[in-house]
Amino acid sequence: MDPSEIRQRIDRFRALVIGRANAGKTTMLRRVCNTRENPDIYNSAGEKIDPTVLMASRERGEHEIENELVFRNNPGFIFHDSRGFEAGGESEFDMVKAFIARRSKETRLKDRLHVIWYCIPMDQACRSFTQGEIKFFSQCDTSNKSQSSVPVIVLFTKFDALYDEAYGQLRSMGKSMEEAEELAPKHAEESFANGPQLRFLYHSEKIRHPPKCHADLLDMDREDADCGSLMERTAETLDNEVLKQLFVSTQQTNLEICMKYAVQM
Ligand SMILES: Nc1nc2c(ncn2[C@@H]2O[C@H](COP(=O)(O)OP(=O)(O)OP(=O)(O)O)[C@@H](O)[C@H]2O)c(=O)[nH]1
Ligand SMILES: [Mg+2]
Repeated sequence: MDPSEIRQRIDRFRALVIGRANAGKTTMLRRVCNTRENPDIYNSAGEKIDPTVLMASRERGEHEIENELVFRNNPGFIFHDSRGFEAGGESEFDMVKAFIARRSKETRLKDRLHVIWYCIPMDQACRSFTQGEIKFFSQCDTSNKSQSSVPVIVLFTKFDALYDEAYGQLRSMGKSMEEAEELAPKHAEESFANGPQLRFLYHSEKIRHPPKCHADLLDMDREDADCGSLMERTAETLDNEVLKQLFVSTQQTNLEICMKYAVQM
C-alpha cells in the first residue's frame, strides 16, 4: 500500500513528548520535522490557537497537554507536549496519566497515542533523575490490556554536554587537545553506558515501569544534527505493522529507515 494512502486512512502519527522545562523538547521536534519554524497549535476541538494567547497562559504556568502541535513542514506527526511534574505537581501528574490512559484506549488508531518520548537532559550539573521522572517510571503503566501498549522511549537530550565533560577529563589526564577531541565521544558514551543513570532506569526496584529503550540525542540545536537513532528506536518499538508503516511514511526524508522497514502490505 502506498504510504500516502495509509496516511489518509488512519491519519497521523501521534507522539507525546514529556520533559522538564528547557529539556530540549521543542528543539528535538523541530529536528524530527526538519524545520526552524514553530508548530501550529490546535485545541482538542481542532481550533487553531493564537500563539500570543498561548504564550500568556504558559507564562501563568499552564501547559495544555490536550493541545495538538503540528509542524507545517511535516504534517504526518501530531505532538502533545508536557513539561512533566516536578515536586508537588500532583494534579499535573494525574492529568498526564489520565491523558495516556484515555488516548491508549481510543478505538480508532488515528486518535490513539502511538509513542511517548520522555526527554531527560544531560546538561545539568546534577544528572540524577528528578522526583517527577522517578514518579513517572514507577507509577505510570502505559500498557493497556485491551489494545497495544504505548511504548515509552527515553531520550537523553543535550548529550553533547557529556562530550564536553569527557573532553575536560581527558585533558586533565594529559591528552593533547586533538587527542581529547577525538577520544571524547567514545569516552563519554562508555562512561554513560556504565554509569548510574541507565543502571537506575533499567534495574532499580523503584522503577516498576522502565522504558522500552533509550536514545542519546546531541546537538539538536544544530540544523545538521542527526536524529536517526530516535527514528530507529521508535520504528523498532512499534508492534503493529500498520502503525509501523504510518511512522515510516512520516520519514520520507530518512531513506535508511524507509528502506529498512519497507514491508510489502
Ligand atoms: N547543547 C545543546 N543544547 C540544546 C540541545 N537541544 C536543545 N538545546 C538548547 O536548550 C534550550 C531549550 O530548548 P527547548 O527546545 O526550548 O526546550 P523545551 O524542553 O522545549 O523547553 P520548554 O518548552 O520551556 O519546556 C535551547 O536554548 C536550545 O537551543 C542539544 O542537543 N544540545
Ligand atoms: Mg518547548
